[in-house]
Amino acid sequence: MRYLDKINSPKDLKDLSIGELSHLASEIREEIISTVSKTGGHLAPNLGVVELTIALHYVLNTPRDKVIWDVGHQTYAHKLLTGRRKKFSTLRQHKGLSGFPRREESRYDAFGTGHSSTSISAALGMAKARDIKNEDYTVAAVIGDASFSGGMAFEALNQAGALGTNLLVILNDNEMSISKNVGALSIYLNKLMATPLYNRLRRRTQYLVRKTPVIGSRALKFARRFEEGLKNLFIPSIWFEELGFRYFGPVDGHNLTHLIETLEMVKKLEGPILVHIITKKGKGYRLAEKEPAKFHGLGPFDIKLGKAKEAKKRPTYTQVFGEILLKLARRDKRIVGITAAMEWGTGLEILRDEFPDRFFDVGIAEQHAVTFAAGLAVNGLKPVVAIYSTFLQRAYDQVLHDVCLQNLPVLFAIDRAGIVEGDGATHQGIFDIAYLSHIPNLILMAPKDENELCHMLYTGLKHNGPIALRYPKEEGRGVKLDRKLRALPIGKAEILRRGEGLVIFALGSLVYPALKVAEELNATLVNLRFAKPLDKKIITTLAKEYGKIIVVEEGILEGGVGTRVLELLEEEGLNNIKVKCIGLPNGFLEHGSRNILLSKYGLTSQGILKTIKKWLKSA
Ligand SMILES: Cc1ncc(C[n+]2csc(CCOP(=O)(O)OP(=O)(O)O)c2C)c(N)n1
Repeated sequence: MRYLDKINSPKDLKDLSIGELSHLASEIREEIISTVSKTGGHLAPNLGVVELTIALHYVLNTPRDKVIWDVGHQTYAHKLLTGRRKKFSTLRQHKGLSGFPRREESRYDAFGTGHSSTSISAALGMAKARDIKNEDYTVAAVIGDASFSGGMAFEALNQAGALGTNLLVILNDNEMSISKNVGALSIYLNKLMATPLYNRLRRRTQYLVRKTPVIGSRALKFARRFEEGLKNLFIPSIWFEELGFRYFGPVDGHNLTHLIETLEMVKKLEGPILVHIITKKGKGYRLAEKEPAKFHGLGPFDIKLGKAKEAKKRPTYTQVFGEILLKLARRDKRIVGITAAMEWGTGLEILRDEFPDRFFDVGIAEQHAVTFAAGLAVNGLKPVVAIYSTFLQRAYDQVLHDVCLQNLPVLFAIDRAGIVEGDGATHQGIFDIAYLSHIPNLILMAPKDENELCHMLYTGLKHNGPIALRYPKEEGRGVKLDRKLRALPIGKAEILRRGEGLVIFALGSLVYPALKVAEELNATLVNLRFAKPLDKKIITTLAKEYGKIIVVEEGILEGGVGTRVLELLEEEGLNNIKVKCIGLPNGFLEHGSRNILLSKYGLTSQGILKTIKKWLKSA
């Protein structure tokens, strides 16, 4: 029997020796690789933190002690050790285990995450609440080096250092974001790692503290002074210490003995502590160690070959976007591409390869990405900011205040708009229509297929103001791409089919499913193209003509296109028109495949047809 099969809660770890824990680490890796090869998910980040997870649950008394995982994409070992082993095969499947920590899922998941750089803020809040309630337990945040570069992490460090409360921050440094980590902080961390003499001496100090039978205040003071002296001798400044944190590290994050000893020691110390551990992303799976970016997050794959089990049949919207942007960038030197740590995910890697000077990976810093683009636009460039719908939520104010208020020509390429496979509530791109379509000056488009996406991108780059286009995480429809691109008239819809008795207005990804329905019902179908501005003329004319209209979109209903059509009809005094809005309920959608969720929420052709038929009976 595997050690893993005997672990029903972290308590069961405490009886194991270091050798046995090390065996357990190998078993956990095997389990993760085997499961993710079937379910898809985040592989390399999880393989990198197996020893850290074991050490944390071994040393701390969870769930009384709290561990907050930044992003939470690295919690598979944590799930395996906290009573979820038997359900692990359901990872990311509909109604199965989530790929991220969720408070509803387990009392060991101290805080729900999915978006990066929140862990230190949440941990600090929990630590402060603990203090106010006179409670006593450890609160630890585990944060990767790329997430550490996100603005919120700095804001939290700033407050934590000043508050001085007991807080443990573990910086998991693998020098990787999804691709190679970027930025000055990353260079600084590298410098810290490359100071072996200081670190060796420093370890001696830590050893001294550990060996002191009772950590008496004199021994601690002495060790502290000794450390200070060392620091001043060998390193000009440890930035974390200037911010009020005590810094320990770098520690080999795959050495269980060192990890456990370090955690045992720091959990007894007062004040904010930062432990800097060094890990290898993808550790233990040769192919992932070699290509950590490829194995960061992936679909089902063949373990031996490391290749996707299902080959893509058609280029995705993301790929088409990347290719057309590159083509346009070759013609216009003013075009620059910006990503917040997602060059692969957004298809910008080919722009980076050909025009490295016109490509910017700003790190996980969506707010900065948008205002940086605003600056580029003020000085005459044409920035294209490619960000997933869910992550652009972060930059709402920057879109509104820095770009739209000044009417700057920034193009937002909103990838992963709509339902997103596997990751669940934190990653669904269902709010963007609602959170963008009321912003003055901003134009919002959604293509019905990849060919229209190309024309929309061209349109966006011709337009002299803020403009966004949203598209799903999906393969394209396999349609032919026009060689010559044309600017679409802003705010003009396209009538795709003329029918009788009923008109359906559909947006983006749902135009083709709605077309099928329109054919079945012999209804008129309009491809809205623009969520904002709406095509007032077509909408009001057809609404008057038919008296009954349907609006279909892949986004939440509240504040969506349907709502805006209703407002338009009300403005125009067309209160007698019967309207049915079809879209997503305003809630946090669970995880599952795109197909399952689209059917569940009635956004397939059959679902739309069923809703319309039912509505027609009562309308
Ligand atoms: C706000 C936000 N932007 C982007 C992402 C996408 N994302 C998920 S993990 C990740 C890289 C995280 O790198 P790091 O924190 O170093 O952890 P590692 O995966 O290397 O362990 C990114 C960019 C996100 N989750 N949240």
